[in-house]
Amino acid sequence: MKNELQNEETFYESIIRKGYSRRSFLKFATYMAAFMGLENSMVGQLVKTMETKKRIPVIWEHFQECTGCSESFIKSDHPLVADVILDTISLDYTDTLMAAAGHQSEAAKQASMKANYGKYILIVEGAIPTKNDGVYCTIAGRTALEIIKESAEGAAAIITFGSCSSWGGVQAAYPNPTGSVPVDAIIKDKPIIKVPGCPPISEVMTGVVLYYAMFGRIPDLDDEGRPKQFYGKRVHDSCYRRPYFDAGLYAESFDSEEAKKGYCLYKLGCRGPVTYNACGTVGWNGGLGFPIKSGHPCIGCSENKFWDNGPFYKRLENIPGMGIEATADEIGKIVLGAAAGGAAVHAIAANIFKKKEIDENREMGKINEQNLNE
Ligand code: FSX
Ligand code: SF4
Ligand code: F3S
Repeated sequence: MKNELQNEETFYESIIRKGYSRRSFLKFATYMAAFMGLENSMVGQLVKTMETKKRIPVIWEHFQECTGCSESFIKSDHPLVADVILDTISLDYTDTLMAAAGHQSEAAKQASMKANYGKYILIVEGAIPTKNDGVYCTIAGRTALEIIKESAEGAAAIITFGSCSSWGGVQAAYPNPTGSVPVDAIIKDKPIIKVPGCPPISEVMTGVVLYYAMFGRIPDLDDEGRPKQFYGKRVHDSCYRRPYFDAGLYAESFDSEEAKKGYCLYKLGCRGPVTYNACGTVGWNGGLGFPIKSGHPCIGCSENKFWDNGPFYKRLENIPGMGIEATADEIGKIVLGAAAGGAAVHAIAANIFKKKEIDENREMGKINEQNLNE
């Protein structure tokens, strides 16, 4: 819990109090701008906002979930991110991360909700069971159903972290024994920003929270309520294996030579072509990798009903919105034309280059043609 004085601090004052230099602060602002999907030209505005903006109170609820979302959030690669985010938002209640427990933590939440009525961000992790009056998830003797209604009432906006609170997640998978639903099935009168993924990428979670904390408004959302800057493109659009897809070169089994060479995982059931997420651009573990880079097809963990969308490991029958013959060059033109963020442009440009390399190798007879698209 923070003391009153610290709650009055701006982001900048908080960073300096923690012993960071102005130089590190400016570097951090540039880094965060990229996280938030902002253009370079907006870094100045971000610095100004960080210097003047007071910390924003956050209440973070946990319902039916595995806590993977919290794990992801606190495992951010950049030390300043974990440090600054957890400090610059005033995280007044999160029963997973806070030191207080039991009655103390519940009292802290009530006090913060009262003092910050209409101003706090409500973060929700986990789905809400509705069957039998919601008895399948209770905290401090109250059901999640009861708690979400109470916490949402005074919230300025709600951020749903993870596929559980965004879509219902594994709990809502057929036959959904506890009648689990996502937050927007219950709360209808508040802005809701969905940050799906099982779990979501750490940098995306922090980016969305910071965006709201900095600018006091929700980012542009797509039709399903996800921030466009992170969910505007399919995993397939920036996948580094994309040139192999376009060349019709696929791994047929996990233990094949083609799999070892890094060929496309489409025939092994990859759902990258129908999954909107930033895995190919922002990446996991500080950008080091993502499931496909580890040799596993994308299972579409950020999409609605992904547990029921399977079976996993079965080739997609068709790819809506795009013919299988579309080339990296065409995608490149679309994305570059849409003024995408730097990382996305880089990934696409690298793919176009790699596609050319494959074409050249093919002409020189270096690629086994038996693996071509059927
Ligand atoms: Fe769900 Fe978050 Fe999957 Fe787990 O808490 S999105 S089960 S990774 O962690 O809610
Ligand atoms: Fe990458 Fe999957 Fe698309 Fe292949 S199908 S390019 S592995 S996202
Ligand atoms: Fe999930 Fe697919 Fe990314 S499984 S983590 S959306 S690559």
